[in-house]
Amino acid sequence: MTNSPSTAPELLDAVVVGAGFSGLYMLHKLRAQGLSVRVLEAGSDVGGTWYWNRYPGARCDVESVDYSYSWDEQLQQEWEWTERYPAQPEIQRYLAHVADRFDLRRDISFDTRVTAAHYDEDTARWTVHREGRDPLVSRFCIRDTGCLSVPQTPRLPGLADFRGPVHHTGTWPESGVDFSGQRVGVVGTGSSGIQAIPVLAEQARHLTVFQRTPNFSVPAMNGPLDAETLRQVKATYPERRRKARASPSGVDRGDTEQNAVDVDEHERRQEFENRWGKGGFSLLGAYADLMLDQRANDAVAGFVRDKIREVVDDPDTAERLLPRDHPLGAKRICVDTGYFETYNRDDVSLVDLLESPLETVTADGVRAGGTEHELDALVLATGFDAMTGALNRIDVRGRRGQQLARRWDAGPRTYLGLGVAGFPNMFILAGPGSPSVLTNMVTSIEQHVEWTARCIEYLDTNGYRTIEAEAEAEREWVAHVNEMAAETLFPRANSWYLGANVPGKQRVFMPYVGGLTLYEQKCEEVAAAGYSGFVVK
Ligand code: N01
Repeated sequence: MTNSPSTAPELLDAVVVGAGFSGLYMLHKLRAQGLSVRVLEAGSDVGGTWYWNRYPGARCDVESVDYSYSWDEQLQQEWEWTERYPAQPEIQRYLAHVADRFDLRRDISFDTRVTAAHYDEDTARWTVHREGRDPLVSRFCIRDTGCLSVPQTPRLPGLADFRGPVHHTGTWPESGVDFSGQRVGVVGTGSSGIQAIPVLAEQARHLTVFQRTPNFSVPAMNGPLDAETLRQVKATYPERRRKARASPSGVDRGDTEQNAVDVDEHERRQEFENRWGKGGFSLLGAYADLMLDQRANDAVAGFVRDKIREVVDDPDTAERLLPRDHPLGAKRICVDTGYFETYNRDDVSLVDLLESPLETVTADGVRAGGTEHELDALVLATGFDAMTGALNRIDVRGRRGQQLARRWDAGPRTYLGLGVAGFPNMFILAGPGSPSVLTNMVTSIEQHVEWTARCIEYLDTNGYRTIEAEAEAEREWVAHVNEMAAETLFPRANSWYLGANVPGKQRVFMPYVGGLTLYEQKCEEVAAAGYSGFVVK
């Protein structure tokens, strides 16, 4: 519990936690409905995950013209993206521009960490506690805390003894880090590591990559966006956005309905080759069965492994970089610029932790497989306590004082990812049980924000005070999310989608794999039926 209030707290319509893509749009939307809203943000500026993840090479793996808001025509016409895939500073500038253009900052408290949110059944109000400040009281509590916002630091033996600086990619210093002349070690080869490694190799005197599991990565084919491309995108934005919203992945990847297993090998290779050349996630849209049929997945995985062998000069290093333990895409596929090429440099070494296990961090470096690797600095690209981390680190209590984190001991339970039984008037945006991380997050966020704002409007217009997921609807939704996942290849990887990267975390497949199109249909049906599966009072 935090400080007790010195004066009666002001009653707000909504407290929104987080000022990333989701929180900013939520604020804008609810404010337009005439509601009083306060956004609480732990960072010193807008941006959410993009505020914290400012490591060298940080860049989005969705194209900039799609990874942006669609809800204001003027905004999408006036903003000029400079590269096909936006780098972190450009996304940060974009969100700062949105905050200023729509005058959002006056309702955001920065440097404000939420510690607790408690629901009072008698008054149907939430009391939201802030570190070092008086609590706020509101009718609705909206959790826009993001899926990848709590960094996961592994308990590496001896880490505290290391004499040099240790930086996690998810909490990178705002002032940047100068690695010139240094021997740098990186632990982790997920999306963050794979983006950071080529840039760190440029900066450092020597880079040592400590890899536990090789990952699939496809080239971004990034480059500057020329004026003509931008003009064409802007001229067709409504259609582009409509297609994105109607696509299972929230972005038009040119998905086909054909199955890879029905196509002969030569034709299949040709299709993979074409999509490889386009760059990014296009490869995943090549065939409908890539995430459903192991044979189809083996075909695309084999194609990518051949690409890695082609790029990496040293055959032994190439073999160590080949992902073999999981289907392609069952862990989030990485999108890189020059990742595998980096291993052709003389000043980069790869340590395969499966062959040479990490024994300990020492004062001067890392010992793995009996070999000392001397380092001046260490970078941990070791990921996040994904999807539930940020939701559970706040002491959230619903009816009868029940704690959300306790209720989720066996994994997150939501109805549509949006509501939780026992927690009235609390909305979770882009969280577990919704498509979120398996889609273009911005498209999914827009769908959630719009649904939530409409729901609140419905409650207010019809004189309802509360909305709460029914326990039975929640049970059925959780079962449905699990059944859908079990029909795919996704559960065959030890991924953060399953919580497998956090020791002790319950293994439950958290996102909804059915895609945004089906999911939005379901949300619309629920709303049209007077919010079926929710109790409105
Ligand atoms: O984290 P990760 P991330 N010893 O969990 C290794 C999004 N994202 O920050 O696989 C040694 O994927 C771990 O090894 P293993 C995107 O959705 C997007 O890279 O567990 N190694 C793994 O290699 C992404 O999926 C963008 O064996 C250890 C790595 O650390 C998500 O964020 C950019 C270890 C963690 O990989 C998370 O990506 C960046 C240990 N004890 C991120 N513990 C773009 O938009 C962990 N590892 C492009």
